[in-house]
Amino acid sequence: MKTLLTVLLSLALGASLLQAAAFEKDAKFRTTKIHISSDKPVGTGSNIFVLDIKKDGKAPIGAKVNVKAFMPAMPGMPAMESKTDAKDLGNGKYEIKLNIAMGGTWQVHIFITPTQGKRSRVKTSINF
Ligand SMILES: [Cu+2]
Repeated sequence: MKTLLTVLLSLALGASLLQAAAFEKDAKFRTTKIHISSDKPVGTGSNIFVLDIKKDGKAPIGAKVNVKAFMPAMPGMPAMESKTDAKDLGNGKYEIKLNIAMGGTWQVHIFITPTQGKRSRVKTSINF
């Protein structure tokens, strides 16, 4: 009985660990809120993030989302930039695959183009 309980507990723990995001950040501009998450810690190379977008508390159905990450020029290093179009997962969730060339602070601009109305931009940063 005790063994079974241990097995069930470790299964539950394993499942909750799998669900926990390794990276999470919230970004906001006016009435647009974005929850950014990734299953894996942010690292050099290709990173996959899920953006959970709400505008005025609602998912922006049908909106196009694209993302620009950049690092300004630094002494001995040119400016770096990475752009990507998000994949619409439905219900306000979007997936992006972002290439990050090096560690440091990256400025991230998220552009949301709704089916009607003005495009909005939400600024945040990713640091690793
Ligand atoms: Cu740099």
